[in-house]
Amino acid sequence: MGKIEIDPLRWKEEVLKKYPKKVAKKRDKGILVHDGEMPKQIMANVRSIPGIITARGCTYAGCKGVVLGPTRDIINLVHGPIGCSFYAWLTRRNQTLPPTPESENFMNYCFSTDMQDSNIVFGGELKLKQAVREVFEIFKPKSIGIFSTCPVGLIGDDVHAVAREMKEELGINIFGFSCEGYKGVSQSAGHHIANNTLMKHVIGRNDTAPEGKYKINMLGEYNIGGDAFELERIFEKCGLTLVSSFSGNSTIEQFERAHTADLNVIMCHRSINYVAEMMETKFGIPWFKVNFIGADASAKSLRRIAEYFEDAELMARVEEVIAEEMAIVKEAIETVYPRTTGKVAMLFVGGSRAHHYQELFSELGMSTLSAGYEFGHRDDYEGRRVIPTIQVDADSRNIEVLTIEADETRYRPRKTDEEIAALNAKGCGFGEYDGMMADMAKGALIIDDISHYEMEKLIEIYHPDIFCAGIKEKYCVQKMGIPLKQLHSYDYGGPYAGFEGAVNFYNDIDMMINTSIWKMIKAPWQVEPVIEAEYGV
Ligand code: ICS
Repeated sequence: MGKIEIDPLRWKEEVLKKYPKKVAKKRDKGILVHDGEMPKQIMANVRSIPGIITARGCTYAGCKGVVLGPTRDIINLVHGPIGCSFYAWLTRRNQTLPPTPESENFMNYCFSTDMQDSNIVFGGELKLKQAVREVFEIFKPKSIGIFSTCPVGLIGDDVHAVAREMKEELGINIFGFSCEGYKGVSQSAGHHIANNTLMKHVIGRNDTAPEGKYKINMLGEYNIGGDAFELERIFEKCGLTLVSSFSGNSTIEQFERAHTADLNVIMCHRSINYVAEMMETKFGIPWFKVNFIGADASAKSLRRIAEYFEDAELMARVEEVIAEEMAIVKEAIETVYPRTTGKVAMLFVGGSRAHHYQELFSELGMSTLSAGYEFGHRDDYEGRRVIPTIQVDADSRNIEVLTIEADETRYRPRKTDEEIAALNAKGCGFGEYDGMMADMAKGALIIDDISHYEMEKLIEIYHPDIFCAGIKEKYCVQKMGIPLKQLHSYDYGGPYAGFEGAVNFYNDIDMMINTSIWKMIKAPWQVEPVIEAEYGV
């Protein structure tokens, strides 16, 4: 198991051979065999090829489900057919913890206008207004977000006009999102739309800063399986004040006062970099990337934050916390390591986990033979510094790039450019190639927007010890005799972030790859004759 049987270059050649010429030409640019050198270029964030089975989701998923979904006190009203709402109903396992049982929490509900044929023919705005009034009457929320699904854009309902009118009528903050599913090539466009709307309608509305000496925002952490709870525990222990989290375990009030923080740290850069950039321009808050997936990575990230504040007291506290937490981590890894070392993983997840989780696997002594994003952009692969501007790419063609200017009265640069450069030189901040590729080994296969066919061929040829992807892939892969760990929802597990999370992950992976059940399953090609067809040219 786990033995590389064919050269990855040959694997690529064989896979491309099965595609029609035009398709092969396009896929050729999205599949890369790493030669261990940087920089490298890959084609990413482009349209999936029609007919190919992709693992991607839609723009509505990225906006409603991903960025806004984890905030408990905004009512997320979906304007569209009921299915769009139903399938986005807590399936991401983003958790929340209201401070008291009476506190507002609408996350367990599923709000939809339930569009029907007649709304498609005659327009759905009236129904939307009625739904907004109804939801206000029943729940009395502070805020309502209206999310557009595909038909809304096709028939031309103006959700923004409805939001403005209803805001006036009801006196609460109501905002709309033009996040129709087809708007971009993937979820990624939805992130951008969500970021823009948060900036326009929410961030900066409340100037009261929470108490605290070291105030940070945690961006791009969504509390899947309770990850944010673990990070909150660590921050508190270190004496860091979390002003807001975008958006795991968050409230709208946290968003409104996010600009009072001293520093933005970014966990998932892909989904929230726009907010970080815009807050830096408008309020002078610097940002850098962190990674709390992996115990070593968590320690490194904490040190990075402490370095930023350049405060001896904080640095000492952070070191104490790391020492204490690492003792438990070390004990756990020592038990598991002999059973996991040398095994092989493959990771295909959205836009940052396929990179971040490689850290946890390397702590287990496991190597990543192949990885890729569903919808990452080139900077997620190649590194931020290599492609420093927001790319004009397939996403941005349809999506407004907001013009943000410094807010003179509230702009307070937390550090000068020179100070930031000095910190970066110390390794605090981000390195030159901070994308996935620089962390991968020579010979690794990096595959963007992997197709189902390519996935099957990876498994057939390399039979990894574990495959990481999502629910759509899970049972196909397991029927091939390979355990699949869902890195979107964590199956039923988690948290996996921080120190306690790392221990959970070690134990779960050990259990999955070392159970003997997988040896009893034969993949179809091992037992059944296969008929193969060839495409004509
Ligand atoms: Fe970011 Mo699934 Fe995050 Fe990432 Fe994003 Fe999604 Fe999930 Fe996945 C996400 S925001 S929902 S880290 S929490 S859209 S697991 S890019 S695809 S890898």
